[in-house]
Amino acid sequence: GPAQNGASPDAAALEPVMRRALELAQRTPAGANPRVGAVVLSDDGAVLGEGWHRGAGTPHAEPAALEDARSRGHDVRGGTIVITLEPCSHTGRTPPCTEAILEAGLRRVVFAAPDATAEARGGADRLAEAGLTVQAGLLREDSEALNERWAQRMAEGRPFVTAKVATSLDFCVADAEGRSQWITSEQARAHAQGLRRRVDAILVGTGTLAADNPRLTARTPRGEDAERQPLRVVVGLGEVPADAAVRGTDGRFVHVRSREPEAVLRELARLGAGHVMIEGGPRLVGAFLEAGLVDELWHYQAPLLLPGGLPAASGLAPRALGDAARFRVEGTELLGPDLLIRRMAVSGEA
Ligand code: AOF
Ligand code: ZN
Repeated sequence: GPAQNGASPDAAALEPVMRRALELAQRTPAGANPRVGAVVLSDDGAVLGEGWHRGAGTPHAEPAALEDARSRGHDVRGGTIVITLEPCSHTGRTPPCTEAILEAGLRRVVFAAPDATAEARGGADRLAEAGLTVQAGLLREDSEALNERWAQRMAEGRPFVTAKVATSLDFCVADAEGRSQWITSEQARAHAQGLRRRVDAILVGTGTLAADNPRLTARTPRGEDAERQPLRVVVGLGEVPADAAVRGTDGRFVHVRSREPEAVLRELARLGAGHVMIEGGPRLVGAFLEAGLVDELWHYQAPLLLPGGLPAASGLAPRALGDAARFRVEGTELLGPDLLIRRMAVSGEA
């Protein structure tokens, strides 16, 4: 209980610390993972370290804050960690935060919102069983407001969906004859390659498969990255030829014979994918947009016009302006002559 913690900071003193953790959490880029911030305090309430989650595949807020404290030469043993989300207890892309907290010798954990995901939940119980003082719920609503869309997606059990398109100024991915090599520059294409390493699955339709025969592997200048290859997914009722490059030899290929985006996502969630990326073609991108199931759009835009070309998304039903699907810009980057614009879907967002 608190009595064992001597001069440890009391609840009233912790509220501003949690507010600081919430501020740090806002630095997490919007994406597949929740926004999370953490502050490490000494047993007498001095701030030793701060951290936040920098996005899927990178360390969680807790190890980031502990590392910050260590890099400043602080001894965190006997201290408190104040976090906006319950520490995870699972091994995902990174090791469990519960173990990092135990190894660091902290004595108290204060968090705002519980982790509601099936895999990661249970961190609070694990830490309490190990003898730490655990306090839940401080500024819970503020933390939940930061992660509304994420929580909703988790409750539905569906993966985060990124659509990646490389287009002309007029949103075309090929000219009238279907030529698409190359619209965007080498810099932009190399950048897009890097995206593949961050996701669990890459999707293409059978039309794109027939047109491009893509490999869908994550490659670096040194070749294929054996460590983390996404699942390669072909979606649609068409056939996948026996010699299609996408089949590969590593067993990380699936053909989802389904038309409905919802059904495709259910199947991919069942296969363990938390973040999927659609790479085309226009019909598949259009179907996901129409269903309101694109969370994020990575748009590589080249400074050229392709009148009469093939639009990046097709098959969408006409919509009145008042009903338009809306996105907001999350970030931009110049890649040689091209512009990368990362946009997030606005509907249902906090
Ligand atoms: C934490 N601290 O800072 C975050 C947590 O596989 P990963 O590494 O991308 O883990 C993602 C899951 O971990 C995510 O769905 C959520 O349950 C939890 N996020 N947990 O303790 C953090 N970002
Ligand atoms: Zn964690």
